Amino acid sequence: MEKNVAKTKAWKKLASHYRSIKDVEMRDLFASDPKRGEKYNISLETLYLDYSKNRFNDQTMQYLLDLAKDADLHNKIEAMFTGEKINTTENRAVLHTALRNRQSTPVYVDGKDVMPQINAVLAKMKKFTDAVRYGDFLGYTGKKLTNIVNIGIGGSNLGPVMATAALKEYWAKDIKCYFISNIDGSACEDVLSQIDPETTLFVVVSKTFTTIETLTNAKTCRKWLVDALGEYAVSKHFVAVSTNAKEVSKFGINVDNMFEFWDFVGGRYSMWSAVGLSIALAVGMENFEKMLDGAYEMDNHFRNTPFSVNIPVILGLLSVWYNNFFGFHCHGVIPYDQDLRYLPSYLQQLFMESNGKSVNNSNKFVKYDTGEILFGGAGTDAQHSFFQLLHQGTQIVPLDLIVPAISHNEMGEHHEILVANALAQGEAMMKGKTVGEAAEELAKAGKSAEEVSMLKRYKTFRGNRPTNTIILKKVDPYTLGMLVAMYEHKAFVEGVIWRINSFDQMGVELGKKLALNILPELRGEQTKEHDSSTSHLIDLIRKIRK
Ligand code: G6Q
Repeated sequence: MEKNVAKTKAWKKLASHYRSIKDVEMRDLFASDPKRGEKYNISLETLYLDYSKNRFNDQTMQYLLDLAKDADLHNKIEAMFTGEKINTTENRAVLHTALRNRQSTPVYVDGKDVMPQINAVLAKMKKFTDAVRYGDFLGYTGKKLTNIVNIGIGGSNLGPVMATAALKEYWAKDIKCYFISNIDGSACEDVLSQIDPETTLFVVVSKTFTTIETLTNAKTCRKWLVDALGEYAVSKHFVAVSTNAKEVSKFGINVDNMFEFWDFVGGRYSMWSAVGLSIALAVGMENFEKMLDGAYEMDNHFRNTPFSVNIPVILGLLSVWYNNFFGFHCHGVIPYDQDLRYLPSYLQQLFMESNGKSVNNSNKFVKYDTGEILFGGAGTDAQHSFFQLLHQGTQIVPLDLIVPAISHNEMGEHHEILVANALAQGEAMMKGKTVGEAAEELAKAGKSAEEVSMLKRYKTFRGNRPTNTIILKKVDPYTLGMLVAMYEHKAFVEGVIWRINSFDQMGVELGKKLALNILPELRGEQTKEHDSSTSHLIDLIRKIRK
């Protein structure tokens, strides 16, 4: 039985410490310690974290580290890395770290080392991606396969979407990637209208191979291909990534064309496995492996570095600090890089599916908040949409500002302007502008006393809004691997502190089940009892569709 975290000594100390620090202004913390910016940062190879613009002092950090110790974080990390079945509700090990265990040190699940099978699939991926990229594996009519269409949803889509976009600069010149995830027929139509069947390879990604969206989309694409090239073309244009060979073969894909992964890899943690096949097809296996190397670097850092200088640990603890003590329940991720534009959606699933839980590991409903609400968007676009609320709204949203120092497209002054904006946001969020400063500024700009008095509050920024600044040398495969692994481990730290299982996702099941009940009713095949609103909506839509 695990202790209720809210009843631990460390938690109580933080609760009383919070009362003494909640009104402290970060601008005062910086004024009283001119070296604060140099003190609170950690660097790892090509990634640098500045966490000085957060509302904490040394004492806070000590209490937070005590909280981690109290949660037995060190042993929990070891349990994950060594294949213990920490996904207790599904009785599964959680081994995305084994997928990038680049030294291949043995990792055992049920007494069996999983590394040989992981390495065998990596080798199979290399052989296949090389063959497609160099034109040895051709389409049915002998043409090179240059359109890669990933069909998958959730964890079988978001990683490939995010990473292929992030690594666009590394794509083979003649390869183009497309993604079909949504069941909406428009998603299929959008892609199929752009591609030629003779040069298209469909990669059907589904761990279970039973997901209705993916199978429906795959069937539509299969029909489209067969209509154009005939049934025999399927084996040259369809491959599958799955744990379910039986269903893959039932669908009509030769299991020789199947890339395996395993139950110990959760969907949202799977882009390091064969689920990343479309990433590897786009950027080449060498670059895919560099991404694994970067993640491995972060894994070693997370596993072996003292918590006081451990990037994912510090980030996770600060999130708990804000979520549970300040009541800041949202977290924003703002990559100042166009190619990282899908990172916020990727992280949305990672954090909200992992830690959006209400029952703890002792099978009790929790009595404290878990799971932050994550959102974001690429800077500077985001600045011109939702940043108003972040600067002047009544809700405080801690942010991660992710800033590559070097751009892949150094065009004129674009990159300097971009970086200047990122750093300015962090400074503005921290410092703000007092009513007095606003009034002074307005007076200096020549406004009358009346105008100053009318405008000064509207021009005030309360400040004291936390940001982490994450500087990347450049968005390359290695650094991307580090960055994504950093967030995976941050989510893990939060889950450990909250005593929840971050690796199941039972919350997505109810809606799926009810949809299957409603489907026959929309077809007019049967009727069932629903609440009056749902029944009325079913009738209304049937009427409109007639
Ligand atoms: C992720 C979830 C979920 C899953 C999709 C697709 O952790 O498990 O997003 O990835 O529901 O499932 P399949 O890969 O089984 O089609």
